[in-house]
Amino acid sequence: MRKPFVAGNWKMHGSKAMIASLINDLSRAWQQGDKVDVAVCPPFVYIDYVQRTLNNPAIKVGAQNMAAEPEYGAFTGEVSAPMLKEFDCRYVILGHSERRSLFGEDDDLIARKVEVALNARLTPILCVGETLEERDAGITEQVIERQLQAVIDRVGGDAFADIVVAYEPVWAIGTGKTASPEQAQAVHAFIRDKIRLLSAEAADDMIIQYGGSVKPGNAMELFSQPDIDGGLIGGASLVADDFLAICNAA
Ligand code: G2H
Repeated sequence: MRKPFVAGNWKMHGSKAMIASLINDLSRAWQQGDKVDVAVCPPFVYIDYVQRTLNNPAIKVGAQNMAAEPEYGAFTGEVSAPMLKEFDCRYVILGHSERRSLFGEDDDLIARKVEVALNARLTPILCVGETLEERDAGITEQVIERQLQAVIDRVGGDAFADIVVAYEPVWAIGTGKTASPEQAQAVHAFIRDKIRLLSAEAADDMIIQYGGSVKPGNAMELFSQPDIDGGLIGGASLVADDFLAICNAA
């Protein structure tokens, strides 16, 4: 059985005061660590502060992005995998649609980042998903396939046992629209089947999160689908009670 995994993607939100309150509340209240894996992904500058404020070993920390360069060097503004490891990050979100659409990250760059993360023993949370135009054009599966294939070409199918995939339909991100549980399940099954062609073991083990306007009110129904193994949570992860309710629903 796969252990569900819920991660909070704080995006570019937070302040020391807000984080102290949120992390204290989560540290105190989260008690289901044996049933559900939980992580928070703050902006880089707050990672150390979150680690020092956390008082619950069942809550892990991740980053929201990472350099494609493996070590260090003249890459102004970048943060490397070893730096994230030094600050005890377990996860790194890669290829979020905001990185793809707003910052020009393409499939090849994202695949290189996945490889660097795996080599550094960070677990990538690889985001994939189609836009509304792509869904309406009936090419959802082609888009997901292309996004996955770039990573498969670089690291192989077996590596997906160590990769978390987050299916995030772009039209459901921060919009209040959520994919129906059936719509999401269909894409999750497609992703798992694609990996199964390469490695049955990786397909069975891989965690596939759903992301896009997950809220306490819709989490349970989404997470009850057979191929949905938790969620990547944006807005609702900034409110302790909401995030805890979502984690408890997984
Ligand atoms: C999708 C999600 C988190 P939200 O981007 O990755 O954000 O839950 O706010 O739609």
